[in-house]
Amino acid sequence: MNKEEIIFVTQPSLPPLEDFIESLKDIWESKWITNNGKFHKDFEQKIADYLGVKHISLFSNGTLALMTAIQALELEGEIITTPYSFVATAHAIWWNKLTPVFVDVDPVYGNLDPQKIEEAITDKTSAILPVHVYGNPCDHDQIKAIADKHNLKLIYDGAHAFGVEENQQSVLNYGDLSILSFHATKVFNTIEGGAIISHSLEMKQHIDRLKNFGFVNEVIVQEPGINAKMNELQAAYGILQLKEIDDNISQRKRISEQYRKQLSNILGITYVDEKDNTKHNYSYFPIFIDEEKYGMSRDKLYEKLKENNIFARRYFYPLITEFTPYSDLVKYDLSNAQTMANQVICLPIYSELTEEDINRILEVINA
Ligand code: T4K
Repeated sequence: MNKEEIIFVTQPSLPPLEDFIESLKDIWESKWITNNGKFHKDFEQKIADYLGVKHISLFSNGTLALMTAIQALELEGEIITTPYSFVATAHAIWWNKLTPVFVDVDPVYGNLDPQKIEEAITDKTSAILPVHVYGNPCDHDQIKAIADKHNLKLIYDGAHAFGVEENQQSVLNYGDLSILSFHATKVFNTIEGGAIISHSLEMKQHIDRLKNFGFVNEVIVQEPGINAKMNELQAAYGILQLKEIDDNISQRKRISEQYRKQLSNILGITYVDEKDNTKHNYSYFPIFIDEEKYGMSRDKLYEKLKENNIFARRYFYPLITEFTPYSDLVKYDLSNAQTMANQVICLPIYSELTEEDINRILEVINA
């Protein structure tokens, strides 16, 4: 056992270098390196087929995808969302000059609690923006019923939900729009990257214009778009990644099962159970530390792991509402989110994590 070797919370899966070089040769020859090239078109079709979604628009990253999704629905006023997420969820609302209204999460999965949404709806509310945290699906039926009742739009931040299905249906088909992130730290990566899933060709074309400055053609700009296009290198890399993704997810499943088995008897440590009828992607492995029962605080364990060169992460601590731009916006009780943020540690999970690595991590937790 080499205590010196660093174990990170994640490591990206990379496609075989020889294969990527072949794609690069093709790109070099064509000199077409961005703006809806051949690899982009091919990747868009292949990823839609893989995910089981009808329309997908590729983006340079997930944050720009989320910002553009809000633009595409022409939202105004307030958007109800969760404080228990990566800060980009709220930033996308802020950059659209709208106000995020933070509502508490359920205490088990950490997803927006449908029971808490209605009290936060005002005459300024235009949408609900839940996050499938750690890839665990939100309670879509209940959230959709509320959105429909109050005539609100529904955008899912599915940054963690690549490949996740409920009852054999991609969760990315939920809502008016869903977004994905293909950042290096995600289950599926294109180095940086993202996407919007939409439900009509008309909406896809609208989104595709928005990510390309609003151009309809060489002489017509219909709306003030942005530049959020995915380039040909990312798309070529993404096509190769699709070949590896099933294997990658099954490796993660193996790791997740090992953690579950080994952690189940440790007093004061809990983890999230898998949901019924759900195909998971094992994107994160969060554990929650009850200081009293475990006999050590979450932060102490986090530091202890670090001392052993194990760089776990506290996703999502601090809560978004603890960051300066949002700290004045707290209106509702967020105690479930606060408890989770105070107790969580995401353990390392990625396809190349070895049995030996897992044992090293568990040894520190058990000590
Ligand atoms: N919505 C949600 C719910 C999200 O979680 C995110 C992003 C977004 C929206 C926005 O999507 P993007 O615009 O990012 O596409 C990371 C990611 O940067 C971010 O994508 C992600 N969520 C968030 C949860 O985590 P950091 O600051 O923790 O990443 P970093 O650089 O510390 O990396 C973590 C570990 O991963 C490193 O310690 C080592 C390893 N790593 C990282 C990189 C970048 C590698 O081994 N190789 C690498 O290239 O934010």
